[in-house]
Parts: sequence; C-alpha cells; structure tokens
Amino acid sequence: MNEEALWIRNKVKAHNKWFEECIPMIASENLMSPLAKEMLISDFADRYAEGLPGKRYYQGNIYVDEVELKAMEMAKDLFECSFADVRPISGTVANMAVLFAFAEPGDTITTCALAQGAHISTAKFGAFGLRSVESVNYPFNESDMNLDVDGTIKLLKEVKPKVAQFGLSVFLFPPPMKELQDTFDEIGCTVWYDAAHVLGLIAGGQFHDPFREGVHVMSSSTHKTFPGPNHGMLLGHNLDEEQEKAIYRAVFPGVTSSHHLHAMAALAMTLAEQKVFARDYAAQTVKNSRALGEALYERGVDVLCPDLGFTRSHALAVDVSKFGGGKTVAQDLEDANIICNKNMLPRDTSAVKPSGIRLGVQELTRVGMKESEMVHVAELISRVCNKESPSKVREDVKELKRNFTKIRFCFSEGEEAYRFHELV
Ligand code: DSN
Repeated sequence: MNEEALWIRNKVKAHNKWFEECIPMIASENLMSPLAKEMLISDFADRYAEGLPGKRYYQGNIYVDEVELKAMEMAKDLFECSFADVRPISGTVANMAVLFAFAEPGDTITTCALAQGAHISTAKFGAFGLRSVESVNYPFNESDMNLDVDGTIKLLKEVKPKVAQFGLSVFLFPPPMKELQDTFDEIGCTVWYDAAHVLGLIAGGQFHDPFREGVHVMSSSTHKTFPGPNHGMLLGHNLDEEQEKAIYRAVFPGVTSSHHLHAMAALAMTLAEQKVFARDYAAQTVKNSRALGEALYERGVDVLCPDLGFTRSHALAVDVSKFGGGKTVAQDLEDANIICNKNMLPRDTSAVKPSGIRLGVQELTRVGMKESEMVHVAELISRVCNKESPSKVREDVKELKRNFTKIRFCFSEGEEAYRFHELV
C-alpha cells in the first residue's frame, strides 16, 4: 500500500468510527442490512449488463438476469402494483427516466415548489430543466405543510398539465391524492409520485397507498425509509404496454448504460427482507418521529405542525430561527455528533441560510431506538439549541449510542450496523 492508499483507507475508517458514535438524523439516509451490504462486494460489482433480463447486450448475465427478475417480482408484490423496473441507479435518475418517458421538451408539469420541500430534480437547474419542461407549482398551506386542495384542483383544471407530479423531500403528511383523483380523470394527466422519502413507509402500510389513490408511476431512491442500497426504482400500476415500454426505453438506453448490478442485487435482498420486516419497521419509525416531535416541542423547540401531531412520516421540520437559524444549529449539532441538515421552511428565500433544520428518525429506528430514546435525543438536541457546549453534549451522545450499534428489522438482526469500521 502506498502513502495515498493508506491515507484514504484511514479516512474511511475514521468516518466509520465517527458514525458509530453519532446520532445520524439525515432524513434521506439509512443503514443497509449486513446481507444487503454483502451484495455490494460481490462479483456483480465488477460486471456489466445493458437492457432487460433475457435481452442483454452482454454475455455473462445468467445469474444477474435471475436476480433482476426476482427483484422485479418482489417489488410488484410488496407495492401491489403491475410494473417494476429496478435499474435506475438513483432517485434522480429514476426521475429523469419518468421525464424522458412521459414528457417532451416544452410540456408543462405541475409540482410543489422547492421552498415547500420539493426535490431538487424538479427545479429549472435540475432534471426538469435538463428535459426543458415547464413547471407550475401547486398552492401550499404552510400551516399544515400540505397542498391546498381547492387551489390545487383549480390550478390543475387551468393548466391541464401533461403530467402532475407529487412528492417532497420534507415530506411530513400524505398529499391529498384521493381528493384530486376526479380532477386527474377529468384532465387525463399522468400522475407521477416521487416516493423517495416515504417508500419504506408505503411498503409497511403507513403514510398512504398512492397506487390506490390514482397514481400511475412512482419513482424512488431505495435508501431512505426503505433501508436499501444507494440505488433507484420505478414502479407503475395500470400502465398500458406502450407506457411500460416507454419507461424501459427511458431507463436504457435513455438514462443508464449498465445499472450497478451489485446495488441492484442489494436492492433485491432488501426487498426480500422488507417483505418480512417492513410493517414493524415503518410503524415504529412513525411512532418515533411523533414522539421526538412531542418531546422537542415540550422543550421549547419549534417543531412545525404541533396541532397535527407534527408528522405522519419519518421526518420533522423544525424552525430554529430563535436559536440562530438552520446553518448555525446544524453545525452545532454536528459538533455534538448529531448529524442533520439545515433546511428551507416555506417562507425562506435562502437555501444557504434557512431558518429550519430537518430531522429524520428512520436510522435511529433501524438500530432499535424507541419512544423513550426519542425523549433522550430531544433532550440532547435542545441542550445544543440552548447553547450548551457541543463537546460536552457529544459525550452524552456517544454514551447513548453505545447501546445502539446493532442493526434491526432484517434477517441478520443483531449484527453490528457499523461493522466495517475496522475494514479487513
Ligand atoms: N437530497 C436528498 C434529501 O436529502 O432529501 C434527496 O435526494
């Protein structure tokens, strides 16, 4: 090993060790199970596949094809839908494929606004811009962090979008899809739902059931509440043959060449595990986020939507302007080994200096924390907000985390979640 190789290895080891001692609360992350992680270091990582199983452009895909077909079947079963494509290599790539399949340059798509929590790929400077589609934003009620139903119906009827897109990165409550269903039918638009943040909740019967509420196509990453690899997935229900073909073509050759076969296998493994564990995991995740919201609020931290129980997902939006704003608080929390991100809240105009932070509990739930630990976590966060020295709080964070290093809700339950910190 040369000096550079040793240096890189040591940095990665240091990161692994650090996270073992952290409370990770980024709402878009999670821990894979040991079985899923094993797939990432398999020979699949070194191979190539293009196209669909059985119709590849390379030889050597006998087992790859079998695993991919199994993953597609398991995805359809878990989400009770008629179509799955497990090849997108990320949520954004899945979104690009939907745009490629269902919209032409110049078409109009309705979406939420970035300041209200929409994903960056809906922006002019994101995937929407790359496809040159126009976007029009739904009216939003700040008080309940959700779409204004009457205003959205009015907007949809006026704009008549080719595609109506839903889904957020600050995703606290289910969007009112049922209430919009008649309008979708009236204008005949394709209904697209970006489920990245809430995929695991949907798999576990929490949040809501988009395919039973008028959604045609669901795009997603697979590593947030759904605790799989950094990868993506597309699901569809009641699509016609042309629409299914359009998605397949959009994924390859549209937005991928090979599709990261090791990650696809890790996704397959996660689907197998979620079949068994999704319900309990999703239910505990939502219990935890609501308990954390309550405990923070009781400590004078302004969690949004107290009258609605704060959230029905894994995430909380917190206004920390009275403690110095999102940038300062997120940095102070990192100094205390509590990892989250600054986040815009609806009235913010600056993404760099927003008034909020976003907190997610899916990873803490994955290592076995329950409601009583959420009270403990709230206390640690509120101490940092109230300007106690982060290095002092850090010692208590490490102490709490010491009892929660083992992974739950998977076949290898009880193995070390952060077990690669020593690296072989
Ligand atoms: N940027 C991610 C998030 O944190 O929500 C989604 O891709």
